[in-house]
Amino acid sequence: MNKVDHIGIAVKDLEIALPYYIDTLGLKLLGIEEVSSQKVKVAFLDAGNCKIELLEPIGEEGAIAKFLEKRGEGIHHIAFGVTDIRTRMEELKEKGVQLLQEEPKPGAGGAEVAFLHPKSSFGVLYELCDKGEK
Ligand code: CMX
Repeated sequence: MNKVDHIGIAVKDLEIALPYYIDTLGLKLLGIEEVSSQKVKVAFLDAGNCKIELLEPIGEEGAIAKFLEKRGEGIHHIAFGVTDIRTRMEELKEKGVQLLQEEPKPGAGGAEVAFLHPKSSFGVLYELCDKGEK
């Protein structure tokens, strides 16, 4: 884990949330994309040494739709930038961390991602995010 790549924040509607981040807080919008594998539409904002990822659910299923229903809008996950994600996953598994999948999944920006269960991470959902950078 060499850095925090981004902080994921669940929102009901990007169109409503974005003006707050761009106009009120003054963050620069880096891009918007749909990540169909995760059933979300995301917007990335530049927050200096880290990014903010706003996540709007696509449809009524999926992790973000469920999170909003149960807990409302707010911080959803923290993503560590990693290299060689499969090795990192193996190392964590050997240390007893519960991973949410066996194989990395496609994430935003062409990254490979994997999640650590909040139950084995003191109530925090962590993401490993590998952008193929060395
Ligand atoms: N942070 C901390 N705790 C969380 C959480 C979160 N984001 N989401 C759920 N939990 C907790 C719940 O509060 C619940 O705790 P209790 O049992 O004490 O009530 C427990 O985890 C189980 O939660 P649940 O609502 O029953 O939800 P599920 O088990 O169906 O799913 C999780 C939870 C984390 C396994 C699921 O959301 C998941 O697989 N997440 C990984 C994928 C993901 O989040 N994708 C969206 C982001 C995509 C992107 O960044 O592109």
